[in-house]
Amino acid sequence: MLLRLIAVFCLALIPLRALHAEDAPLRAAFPEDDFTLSEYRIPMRDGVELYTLVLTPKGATGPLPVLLERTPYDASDVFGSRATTQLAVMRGTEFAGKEFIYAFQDIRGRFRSGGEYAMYRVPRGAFNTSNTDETTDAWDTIDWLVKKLPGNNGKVGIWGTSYPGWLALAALRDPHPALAAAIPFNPVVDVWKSDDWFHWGAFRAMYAFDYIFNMETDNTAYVSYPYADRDLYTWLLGKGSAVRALGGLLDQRHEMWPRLVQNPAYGPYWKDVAADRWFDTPTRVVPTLHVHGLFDQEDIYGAPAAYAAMERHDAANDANFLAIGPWFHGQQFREGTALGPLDFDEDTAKRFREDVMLPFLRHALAGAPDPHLPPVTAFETGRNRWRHFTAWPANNDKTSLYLQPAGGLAFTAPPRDGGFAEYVSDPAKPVPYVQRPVLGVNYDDEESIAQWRSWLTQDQRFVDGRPDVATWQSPPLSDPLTIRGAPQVVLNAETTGADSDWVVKLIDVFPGQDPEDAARSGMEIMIAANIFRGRYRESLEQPAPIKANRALEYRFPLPETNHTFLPGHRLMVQVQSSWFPLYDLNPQTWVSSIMDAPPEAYRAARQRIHTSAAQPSRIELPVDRSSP
Ligand code: PG9
Repeated sequence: MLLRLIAVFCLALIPLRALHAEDAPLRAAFPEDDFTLSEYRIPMRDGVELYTLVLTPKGATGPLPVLLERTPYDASDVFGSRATTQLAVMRGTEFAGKEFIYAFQDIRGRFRSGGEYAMYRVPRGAFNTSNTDETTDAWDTIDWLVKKLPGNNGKVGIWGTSYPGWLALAALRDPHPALAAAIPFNPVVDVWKSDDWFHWGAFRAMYAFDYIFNMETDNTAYVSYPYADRDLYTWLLGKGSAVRALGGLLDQRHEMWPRLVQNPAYGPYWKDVAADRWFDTPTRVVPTLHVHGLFDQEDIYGAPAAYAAMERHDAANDANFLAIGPWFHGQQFREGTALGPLDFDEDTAKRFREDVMLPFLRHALAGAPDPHLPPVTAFETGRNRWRHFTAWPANNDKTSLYLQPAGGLAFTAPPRDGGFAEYVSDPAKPVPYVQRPVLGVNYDDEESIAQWRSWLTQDQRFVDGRPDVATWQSPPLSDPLTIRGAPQVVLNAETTGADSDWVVKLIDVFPGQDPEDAARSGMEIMIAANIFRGRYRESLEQPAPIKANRALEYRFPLPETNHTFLPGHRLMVQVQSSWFPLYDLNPQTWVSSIMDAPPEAYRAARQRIHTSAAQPSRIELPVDRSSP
């Protein structure tokens, strides 16, 4: 029976790519289905029709709310590779129960929808003078669903991960009256500060190229670039700037690339796209659960930023929620017991889905009793326990951890003659961001995606001993040290160059002899790390040359933490000036835009990190002394 089913199912799919939705159903209906499949082309206010696939559970005793996902990633992929008649099996961990109707929509210009595609379509305004954007498309979609979709109860929730998370936030910008809940998971929020394209001005050229090629070569299919080398460090090294190395491999189809190249600084374009800037005067606060991964390798800025932007309008503190897990990008829908070498003692993702996500949705959309969720639910790494808070950050105290002479690290200010640490940063020999071979971001390649998902938890001993990685380390801790929030870097650094990148990593060093697990002995795990492009020291909007051979102060935040350094562990800080090939190389001489820097601009530079009383370098840690 099942074999026949699979055969019929696959046959029904064969013409999938060739036909338009109105020509043939996506899938034949089977008597055993516990859902009905409907396909619609929902008209937007400008007449463009968006393909929307709807799965309605059979046997409902009354109207049901709609859970909507708007996506650039092919709505019909909702079936995945499972030939099944069971909604719960098809949706797996993304199944919220039979009390919801599930709707999936291709956004404008993607897969089965009409209209022109524009990646991260900028909201109406200076850069979009049309009368539509992702906010209006969401509004029109929700309006159509509640008025026309059979069996709905007049309430719609919108959810989505990453880009679809950004699309969920776009719906909240001008929420339709029927929009009653939102869950942006790992949303893209500010693509210049630390989501996707840039981290504080350093350009993720390789990652952007790979994604844009994959997404925009064909708007009805994914296309992977055929790299000549398995190790992308080898493939990209020596090819030069983003424009010279990668731009020539793209064409007019890849419309996002020129927008990146033309906007290297934090200009008005990126500010219009930044979702945490959309909620200064919200018309209302829709019950929203923001979901963040502490080890999110793609959008580590988004969820806490969007939560903060909305929190100031949640006067009763009962509508704006934040969940923080020890997860890579999207891991809340996967197995959550471990990540890389870290073990969390339970399936944290399952716990989140059952104890937080589902109660939130059922109360907001399906009339279930109020679960009285705490405003913030956060997993604390190190001690592996869930913590609950009334707001985030949970703690605003800052305690300075000072870089000391001779590679020390302490909470006391450095001596007057503390001097500096020195290294040479050479663009011809950049520091790899992960142990080679660097396998890139290929979701069709298990080895590549396994490395991509876990690189933030990779043991940093692979760069120990490199002359271009400066290291400071504390003695073993005698007591636990808990930090909650975003550490703030204050670096006193100098360079012989006219520009420089500064990578700072806050690391938990495991005991040299871990009695519980020999494999973890001496591990150096990044708890928070980021990169800052020095040309933006004085202004994120207007880059300026760095004055050579002068100790200058650089201030930037590291990503959010919720971590306890256990007794016997050490604190470590590593500083370096490249993180390749994830980030493009800084030529370290002055050019108007690094995007098209000529080969001769790339020169080695001698870097100094100052550690004296007069010119201290430190990380302001959000130490929580209240935690038992
Ligand atoms: N974080 C994913 C992504 C977006 C843009 C570039 C690269 C990756 C995503 O939004 O799905």
